[in-house]
Amino acid sequence: MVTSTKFADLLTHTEELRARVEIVVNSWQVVDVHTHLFPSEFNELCLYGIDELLTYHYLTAETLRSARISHERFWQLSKTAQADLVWQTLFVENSPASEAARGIVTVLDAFGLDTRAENLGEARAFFNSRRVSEHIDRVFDIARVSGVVMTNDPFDEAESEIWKSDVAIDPRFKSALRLDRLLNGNAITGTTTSLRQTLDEWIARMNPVYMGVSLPADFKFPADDVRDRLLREVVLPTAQEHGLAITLMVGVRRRVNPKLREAGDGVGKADVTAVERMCAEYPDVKFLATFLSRENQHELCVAARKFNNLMPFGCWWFLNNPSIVSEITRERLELLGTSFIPQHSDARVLEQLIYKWKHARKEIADALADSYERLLSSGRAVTAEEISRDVARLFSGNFSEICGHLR
Ligand code: RAT
Ligand code: ZN
Repeated sequence: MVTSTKFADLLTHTEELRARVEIVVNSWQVVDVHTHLFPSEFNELCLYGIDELLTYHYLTAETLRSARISHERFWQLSKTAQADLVWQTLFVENSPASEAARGIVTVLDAFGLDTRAENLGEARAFFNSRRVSEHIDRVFDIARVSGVVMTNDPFDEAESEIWKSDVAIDPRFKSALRLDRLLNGNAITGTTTSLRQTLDEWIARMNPVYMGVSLPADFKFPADDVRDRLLREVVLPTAQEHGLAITLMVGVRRRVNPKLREAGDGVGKADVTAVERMCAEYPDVKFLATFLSRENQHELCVAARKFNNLMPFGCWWFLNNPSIVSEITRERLELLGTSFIPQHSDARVLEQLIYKWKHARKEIADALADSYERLLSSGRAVTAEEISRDVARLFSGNFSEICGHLR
């Protein structure tokens, strides 16, 4: 007979086990490791409210498939008129079945707003009545997000002005030094020394948690190109010197349809061995990596099994749909245990945190509960404390370990 408290804590009934996993996953505070959000100190870069939500590029692409309007005419409309058209097209004339459209429903519902409204009057009045700082608190609270990592481009004028003004930034917003303009041929010139100096200055100013870059599907490493040189002579030595991790987001094909503007990027299958080679050549640098193509996910898990300086994270952009999040999370659990970061939101508009995390938590909880259930049928039950320990690792522990110095 089992008498000790330790054994009494074991969750041996599947219903009880699943209920506990759901409670922990749904209530645990998460660190969102990649977003495009800004705090209110960044003025007009801090996006929130129904018009911003509806003109999200995921939704404009969907609208332009169904609305009878040319791309050119759509972009001439004001933001309010664009939002009205998105609402009319995707929510009034059609059922909002896509993931990005359902997200709007989740957000409206979280604030008790009419999800079947004929127009945006009520929603606009509600969001306009919110005071930004209180609204940010409320959204973080509903989404149970303890902190978000921004995407900070030192080569963007509007943004760099604000950094240079030395304004105190809401500590829940961590910075990340984005290097796309440097590494993707966007005419940032200078000698190795001057570029390293520029990065050193920005690191001192921003105190980033990592340096990050998105890379095309044909990214190669090693390669006989300028990006390879910049990586080897500027970025990787800077990472080594400052003990900063590097975030690689691989597989985007920029401007596949320029008429869609920001919504015009596509996906391509990339070569995971490029990231493997970087991990092998720079064992003292830590890398976070996400790939945009579904086809690359298994190879990324295998690469992470080989290199413990490689941390897979998130189900990025076109992968952030329940069916694919479920598949990828299960694959990662099976190949990596709990040594990965299951999701990031990529939110651009504040309230997106609510839906992105609510939807992700559901898939993560199901995948985790299934894996504990399989363990149980193999002969090992888990305790509530062990579930909390595992979720803590997935939702923040793995990230703070790799990025160390979270402010
Ligand atoms: O998911 C997105 O919003 C994309 O437009 C990109 O911003 C991507 O996440 C990136 O960081 O490049
Ligand atoms: Zn992003």
